[in-house]
Amino acid sequence: MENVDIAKIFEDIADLLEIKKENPFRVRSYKNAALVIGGLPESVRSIVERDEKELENIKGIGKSIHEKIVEIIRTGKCKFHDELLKELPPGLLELLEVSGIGPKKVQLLYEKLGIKSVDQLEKAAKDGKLRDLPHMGEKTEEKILKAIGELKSRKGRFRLSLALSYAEPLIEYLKKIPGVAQVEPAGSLRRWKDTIGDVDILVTCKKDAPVMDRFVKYPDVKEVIAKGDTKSTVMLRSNLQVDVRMLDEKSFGAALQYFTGSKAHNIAIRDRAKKMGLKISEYGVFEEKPAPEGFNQGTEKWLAGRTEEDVYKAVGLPFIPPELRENMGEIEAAEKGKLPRLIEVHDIKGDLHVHTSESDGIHTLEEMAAYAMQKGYEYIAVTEHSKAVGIAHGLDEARVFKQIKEIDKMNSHLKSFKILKGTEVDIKADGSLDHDEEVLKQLDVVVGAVHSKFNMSAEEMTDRIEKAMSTRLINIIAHPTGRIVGAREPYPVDMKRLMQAAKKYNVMLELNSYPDRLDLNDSHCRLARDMGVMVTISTDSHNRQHLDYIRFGVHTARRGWLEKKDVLNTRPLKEVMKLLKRE
Ligand code: DGT
Ligand code: CA
Ligand code: CA
Repeated sequence: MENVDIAKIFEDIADLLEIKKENPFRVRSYKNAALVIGGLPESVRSIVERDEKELENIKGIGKSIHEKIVEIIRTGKCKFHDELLKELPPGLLELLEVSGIGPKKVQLLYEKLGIKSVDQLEKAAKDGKLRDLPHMGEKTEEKILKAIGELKSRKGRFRLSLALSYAEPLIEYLKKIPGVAQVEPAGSLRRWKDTIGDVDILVTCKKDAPVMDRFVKYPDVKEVIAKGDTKSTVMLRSNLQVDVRMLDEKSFGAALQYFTGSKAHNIAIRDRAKKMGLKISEYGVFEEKPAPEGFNQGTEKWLAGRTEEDVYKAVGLPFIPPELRENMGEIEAAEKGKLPRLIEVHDIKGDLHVHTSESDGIHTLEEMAAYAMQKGYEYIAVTEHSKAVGIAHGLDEARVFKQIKEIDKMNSHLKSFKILKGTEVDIKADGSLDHDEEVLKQLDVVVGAVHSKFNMSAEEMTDRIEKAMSTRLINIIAHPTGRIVGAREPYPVDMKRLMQAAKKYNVMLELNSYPDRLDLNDSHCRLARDMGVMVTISTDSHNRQHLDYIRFGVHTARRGWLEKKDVLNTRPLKEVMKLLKRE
């Protein structure tokens, strides 16, 4: 049981309780617990194995949840969860995966129409049966059908962070097998794509190392799909599929290059090799010698394959970072010596989108700042929600002023670190902002965000955000398309026009690193780079460990060709303050 699995159980419990119309505080406590556990840096299992009393040190987890964690780790199950599942049809949870359907709607659909599965919901929507329910109409039916279509098309792919949370412990496990030398992830995981179909892992080892035997016995394996001497495939309990391949040292670089992909990149590289009279495969780069007279088959000479650098060199190219390997111009750029010098995680000097326990976060301002300092940051910006975002306990003006005072006081004790005063101000449907100008002018950084009325046309939505920018009170637009990976499609917005407006009003766009968002996405980053719009990479942290999500943002930015200079928060505080000036 990894943290993600435990968090999922608590999320389910919260949803089930909400469907049952239970006390909202109780619902909230399970939601919080899921959030806390999902963000812990250490596995709860190892904490409990060491000393279960240590769970008491984890903030945001009460006694009854504490007991359930121990139960889950000891027995692999949670009785309370099982009872709730027995009480309600299991398909109800699946209904929640349909974008726009929350626990309250599920409750309504179940009570009034007896709907308890996605298929039943689809049928009811097609038959026009939903329009008679309160707050629903023909439009809702259309929306639900669209959302069901989206759900069906994305089934089977895993969010990057989720796939990684299963792959990382497995990689550690493989590394510990006697005789194993190298273990490297390949495929979409190594390219840091936002969703992962299956995990590909490559291993080199001594002869006779028991890699395949041990791999299929990994405790999290649900089913062995294929087991061979050099390749095996398993299904983990989470339904994530994993391929492990064993390779010779001599061809490790070639295999890593081949299995990292993408397929489109590989095909382009292979064509290039062919034109040079070379053959490239997962075993190496070979020179093809024509058949000598009297023979009908030519010979091959092995040229390279030990490292990826060798492979690229053999086809006349410098090393191309995995994130760029999508055949989107990287081969041409490499050829001309014009590959970008991609941003790296350690270039980040601070985080400009952070919540605290003052709104819907878990940790206090002090705790967030302390963790940021520990990461070696120079600054963070505290950006609580504004009052329109009621569910997030958004701040009204009075509470903003109170927080400003608190931050000033804290800053007066800090030497080489600064807390920037900020807000994540809601951009209302008409493009106006949810805080008064006087308040916004007191702040170091204003992040604007859309949290409601996603169903506008692209033109209306772009107008809405542009209008907010035109106040010149905003520095940054947070999660500019509102997508939730695997759950909610982006709202329609004209990204090119948005970027033109951003330039005009001197506004930056955020790449939100929260793993469910990754918004801006890779191609938006590329567009920002081409259009000269500055990007910020922030985490939208709701607890202190979320600050570590920054790596998802940075690697997404790398997929979008961003360099250090393209990103505001790679700069030292002084420069950042200058670039955040508004007039
Ligand atoms: P995924 O798993 O859908 O997230 O995406 P990938 O990129 O991990 O794809 P996967 O697992 O099917 O294959 C891993 C890599 O193996 C892929 O990125 C490139 C390489 N590969 C797979 N099939 C082919 C192929 O038919 N031709 C070439 N050139 N390469 C392939
Ligand atoms: Ca894969
Ligand atoms: Ca694969």
